[in-house]
Formats: sequence, C-alpha cells, structure tokens
Amino acid sequence: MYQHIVVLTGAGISAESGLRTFRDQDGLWEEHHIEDVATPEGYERDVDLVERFYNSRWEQLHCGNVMPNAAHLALARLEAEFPGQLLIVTQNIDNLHERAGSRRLLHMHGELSKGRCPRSRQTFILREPFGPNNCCTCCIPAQRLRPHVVWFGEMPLGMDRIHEALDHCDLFIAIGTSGTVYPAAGFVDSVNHHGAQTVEVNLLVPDRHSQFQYHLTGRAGEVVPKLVDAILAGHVIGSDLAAL
Ligand code: BV8
Repeated sequence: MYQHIVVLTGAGISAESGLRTFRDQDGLWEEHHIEDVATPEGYERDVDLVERFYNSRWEQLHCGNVMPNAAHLALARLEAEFPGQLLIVTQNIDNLHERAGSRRLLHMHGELSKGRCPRSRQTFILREPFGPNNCCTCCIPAQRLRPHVVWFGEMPLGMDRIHEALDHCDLFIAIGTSGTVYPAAGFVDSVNHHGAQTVEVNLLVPDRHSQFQYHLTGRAGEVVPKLVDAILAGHVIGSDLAAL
C-alpha cells in the first residue's frame, strides 16, 4: 500500500463536467490568444477583454448544470478512505474538486470564484462579475478586483508545499493534463528523480518520450474510479493495473 500520494489534475478532469479544456478541439485557446487573456500585460492592455474571458467562465461554472464528475468524486473518496497522505494539486481554477468533497487540495493557478486586490493581494469571494464597480474593501480608494488567477509570467501558488509533497510521495498521478505548462509539467521529472511510481491518465495515448512509467488511456470519469478502487484495495501500480 502506498504511503504518500500526489495527484496533479488539469483541464481534462473537468471536460466531462462540460468545462472546456485549453488545447483540445474547440478549446479555450482556439478563440483567444494566451497573451491577450492570460498574462498581466494582456490585462493592462485590455481589462474589459480579460474580464469578459473570466466572467463568461465564472457564469458557466455557476449556471447550475456544471457538476463534479465521477473522476472528481473518486478522488474525494480516495481522500476519505486512503490511510496515508494525499494532496491534490490542481491547475484548474474551477471549484469541482471542492464540490466533490476534496479538502486536501491546492489550486496552484488560482481560483475562478475569487477576486484579488491588486494592491494588497487580499482575496475576496466573487459575488458579482468582474467590472469597474467590483472593488476591494481593503484599500482607500478601493481597487478594482482582478481575477485570482496565475497568469503566464506569474509565480504559481503553493510551490513550497507542492515540492515538499513531491519530494516525499511514493505515487504521482497526473490526470487530464497536456503537460505543456511549467512548472506543473516538470513535477513528474522531480518525482522520477527519487524513484516514486508515476501514472498518467489521459484521453490520448502518450508519445514515446513520456516521463510517466504507466499510462491509463481513457476518459477520466471511467478510469479514475477504477484506479482509486485498485489503490484502496492495496494494489501496486504495474502488473495489477493490467486488469483496469
Ligand atoms: C512561471 C491561467 C515563473 C488560469 C494558466 C519553464 C519553467 C518555468 C516556467 C516556464 C518554463 N517554460 C516556459 C515557462 C513559462 C510558462 C509556460 O509554461 N509556458 C508554456 C506555454 C511553455 N509558465 C508560466 O508562466 C508559469 N509561471 O513559470 O512563473 C516565475 C518565477 C519567478 C517569479 C515570477 C514568475 C505560470 C503558468 C500558469 C499559467 N496560467 N492558466 C486559467 O485561465 O485557467 S495555464 C493553463 O494551462 C491552465 O491553468 C491549465 O491548467 C494549464 C495547462 O493546461 P491543461 O490543464 O493541461 O489543459 P490542456 O487543455 O492543455 O490539456 C487537457 C488535457 O486533458 C489533454 O491532454 C487532453 O488529452 C486531456 N483530456 C481531455 N478530455 C479528457 C482528458 N483526459 C482525460 N479524460 C478526459 N475526458
């Protein structure tokens, strides 16, 4: 049985809940240039465009029919039943892991449901869309809240806690991520250095140069519950997984 598991999730784990990924067909980056909507420079250049980009995602998330899927629920079950240590590091800014019941969770790229004061960095639960009147209450004069999101060129959140967990894990699982954005894409390399087992769950068959030892190809909503069952039954990744 494993003692310390780290799970990294990306946009692919929320795809079956109806949220768009970034780099798949009809992905978010199909309609927007990264530098226009996910960089501090883009925000300085066109605040309204960036606010529209995040407001539309915030409204979709809160419109009522976006729910956690079987993969989110399976990870919450793993947290509840696994006797060892578990940390979920998500690149996602949606709140589906929390709504599935996960608590040992770190949003390294921020959270869509929060705004941040650009001056104090204090965060606020978003009660209305971003706009000129949605301001902080910590400054005089009040400052227009920005998305509490890590843009390209900004430091991801919780990196010390993430590296501490990566350095001590004996199993690293990446679910629904293209492995194109750093430093998240480099976590598997640091885990490989100290000999933990590494598993990737993805819709696509990995290319030959993958850093992961094992690959479970399929939809996260189908594969992750089976993977969680196998881990909770004490199976070790490898030959046991052939049965998944
Ligand atoms: C930083 C904002 C430094 C929130 C995002 C080397 C080292 C360090 C940095 C860099 C480096 N090289 C380059 C960099 C810079 C840059 C970077 O990585 N650029 C890339 C493009 C090369 N990194 C940064 O700028 C990071 N900051 O390094 O700071 C620093 C140091 C000191 C001081 C200051 C700064 C910041 C990165 C964060 C950027 N913000 N988003 C938002 O709008 O959401 S990134 C964005 O892409 C999302 O957050 C997302 O999480 C991330 C990765 O995308 P994925 O989640 O993987 O999604 P994607 O669509 O790509 O893939 C989906 C996958 O799911 C696919 O594989 C698909 O097959 C699969 N799938 C689909 N459906 C399913 C499925 N799998 C299973 N089941 C399904 N049903």
